[in-house]
Amino acid sequence: MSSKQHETIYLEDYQPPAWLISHTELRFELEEEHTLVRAQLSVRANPAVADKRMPLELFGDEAMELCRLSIDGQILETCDYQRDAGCLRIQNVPEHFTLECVTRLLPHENTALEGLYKSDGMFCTQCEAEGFRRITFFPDRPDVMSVFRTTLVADKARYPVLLSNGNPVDNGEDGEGRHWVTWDDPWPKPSYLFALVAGDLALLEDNYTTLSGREVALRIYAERKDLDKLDYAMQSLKNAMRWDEGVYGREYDLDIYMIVAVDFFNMGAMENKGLNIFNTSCVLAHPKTTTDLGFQRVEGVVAHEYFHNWSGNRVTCRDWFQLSLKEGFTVFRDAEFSADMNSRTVKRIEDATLLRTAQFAEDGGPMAHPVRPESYMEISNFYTLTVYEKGAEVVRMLHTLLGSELFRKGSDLYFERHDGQAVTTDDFVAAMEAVSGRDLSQFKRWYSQAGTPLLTVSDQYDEHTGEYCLNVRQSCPPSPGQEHKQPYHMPLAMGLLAEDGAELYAGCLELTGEEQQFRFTDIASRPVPSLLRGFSAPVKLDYQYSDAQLLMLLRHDTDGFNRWDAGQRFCIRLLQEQMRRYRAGEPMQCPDVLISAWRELLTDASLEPAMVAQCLELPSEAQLSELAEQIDVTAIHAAREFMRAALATALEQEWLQAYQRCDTGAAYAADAASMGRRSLKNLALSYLMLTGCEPWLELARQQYEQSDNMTDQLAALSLVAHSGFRETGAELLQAFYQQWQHEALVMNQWLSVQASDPTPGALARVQALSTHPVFDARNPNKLRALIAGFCARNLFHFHAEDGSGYEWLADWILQLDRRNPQIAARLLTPLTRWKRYDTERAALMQAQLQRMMDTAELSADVYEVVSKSLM
Ligand code: 0A1
Ligand code: ZN
Repeated sequence: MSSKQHETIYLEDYQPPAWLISHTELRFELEEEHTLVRAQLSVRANPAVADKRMPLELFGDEAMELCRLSIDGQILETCDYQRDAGCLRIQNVPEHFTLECVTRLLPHENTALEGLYKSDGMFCTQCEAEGFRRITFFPDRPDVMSVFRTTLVADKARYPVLLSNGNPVDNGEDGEGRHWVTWDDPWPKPSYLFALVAGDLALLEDNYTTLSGREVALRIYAERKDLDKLDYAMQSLKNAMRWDEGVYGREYDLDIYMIVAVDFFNMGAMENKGLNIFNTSCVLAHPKTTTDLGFQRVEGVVAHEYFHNWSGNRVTCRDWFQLSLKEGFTVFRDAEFSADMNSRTVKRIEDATLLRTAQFAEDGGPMAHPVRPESYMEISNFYTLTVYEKGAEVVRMLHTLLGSELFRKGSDLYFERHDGQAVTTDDFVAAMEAVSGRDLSQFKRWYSQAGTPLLTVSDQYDEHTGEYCLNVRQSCPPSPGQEHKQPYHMPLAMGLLAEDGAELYAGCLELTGEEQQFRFTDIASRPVPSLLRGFSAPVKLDYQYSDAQLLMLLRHDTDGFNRWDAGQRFCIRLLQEQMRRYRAGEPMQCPDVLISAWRELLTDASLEPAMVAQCLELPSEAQLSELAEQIDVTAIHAAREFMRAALATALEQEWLQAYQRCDTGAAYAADAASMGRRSLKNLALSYLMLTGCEPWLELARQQYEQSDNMTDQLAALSLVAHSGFRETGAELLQAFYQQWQHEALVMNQWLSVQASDPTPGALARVQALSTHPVFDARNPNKLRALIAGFCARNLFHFHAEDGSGYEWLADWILQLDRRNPQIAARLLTPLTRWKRYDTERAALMQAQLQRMMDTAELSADVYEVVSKSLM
């Protein structure tokens, strides 16, 4: 049994802070063996809290060394305060005072990558959510906002660049090789937005003139060797700044905007005020080393962090239960930005797919929680798809229900009312209510109820009266701690199509009741409903479409998203039928209707290639798993592979023509149209390779050798490496390694390709790779590439019947938990789903969870996930 008791924090226990910090002055003496931090806090009693005798409570990591503590210059002895489990309490303090605190840190030993740590020789910080308490003792909670002034002192030769939030206001040298810079951030901020960087960094500089004519210096820092990979991030940043001015009327508010790329980072990026810190994978981009997906990620994450300057920094969260206030809104904003920069329909398809595969699975698992959680043991475990992606869908529904004009008025009011404050999701909804005059109290259930709602739709048509009636029933399954759910308020965007495809109606219904009927009159013939257009609500939809209706929608729906969705529903149905056949020992079949529908899509040169590629991609094994009552890994894999092979052979000529049509020979460009062509081209190549014919191997090899960009090179590599042509695969993997071994991000791709290789011997291959020199278990990107890559994208082997995949993962988690608990807890996700599998697999997974539970000294991060999974 894990010996430590981990405390649970509840939303209902929230109390406003008794003490406020108006100013925070920090001085960092950065040295090789340690860092000394001197913090001076101007503390005053919170006038809004009546009890002035409350003790001052400061959070500080248990392992942090406290060197000195004083109040108004008076040194405190250990008997003057209580220090226990991460908290320091001082009783009987005056109403105003200056607290000084000196701590000693060991950044080079910080492997958790929270607080102050070293990434490849440079100092950097990560303070969200609770990293600041690893730097100094502080009321480290988002509703305590303070003006920061920070001085960094370091060796000038090793750390010529010294950065923190705001503007540089002073600097100097001591004549003995050390220099210092003082930064001043005029905007009060919570401690989680504090940042510093010290290193030997190269810089790409540009500038931006805001709508009101202010000049802003834009600076992106990275290691010198990566200087040629910063242009795309810079362009994305400028696009995002312009977009936020145009769409939300929001301008940037400091003279300098900085981004720093670091190689060791637990997440994607961090929106620290004026000094964003980015995982290199989310900022570096170059056609030769970055895939199209990588380019899109850079564009999206740069925009996301920039948008946080208003939705997160100027208006922040009252407490961490409100995380989706900033994250849901900001993801919605970045999704709309990406939709405007690229194809709106494709972006929607990608986001809906992520929700349906991974978020729905989270909603149905042991860690299910509402968009605004009610309790947590470790807040890092709640940076989830529910808080981010479902939270964004909730904001999107508000946008749909109010319309874009009112939504904009609501966001203006929200920013105006709460600028400089730390607020709640209720405050956000209240602003939307105020501008629209609508009562959104039922809508707020989206924030408080967990689980994925199900819409069950049926219809009747009366040919005599021309009346068509739609019955919609909504329900939501129980989730941990929530047995019964109340009905939601949601928009149901829909259309009615005649059998020949003509659109008879398009509009948006509003659901509020458990069961509702909607009547349509003057409908000349039985219509086909196109439901949940654009994925207008994050729900599951059950309507008994006939095959013919789905194929009609695939051809004619005016809503691009639902065209794609109809095709997917049809494929899912066929795949589920093949799974049944596989289990029954009957031969599997690929019906002619599917082949002809795909042929039609494949040969219609008027369609957007990106859309065609989306339509011709079968639902993933992960998505089929999420849809299954009980997940049958083997049947899913067999059915999907059978179908892919059948479609490959039946449409071989068409795949080739599509390949040739999309292979324009033009030089690489990172625009949406070119990316769309490459996605269809590489999808066509993947089907050609499935035929197992030598000429297509040659085509892939040619593409590998001749392409001028990573998208095409990597696609060819992974197709050959995953094919039956093992020798050529090994040869290309080796060549790729030789070519790119000095590019860390490319090596992550190289690891990923091998981790997802579905051919026999997969586990042995990843085990061997974990001792390869390019792998580094301290680097989260490497862990994600190899370990998470194997568990999430090689399902057949991860779920091997003998449980070897589970044991391997559990070994890693136990090892990593001592080093980096956040990453260890994240890697656990696949094991938490054990109840969805057959009894044998479920028992094997459960046994690994139990083994972890029986380990002494689990971190709060891993303990929370393991214990909840075993409940
Ligand atoms: N706020 C960041 C994400 C982030 C969260 C936690 C981190 O460390 C534990 C790091 C980054 C964002 O939404 O981009
Ligand atoms: Zn964010």
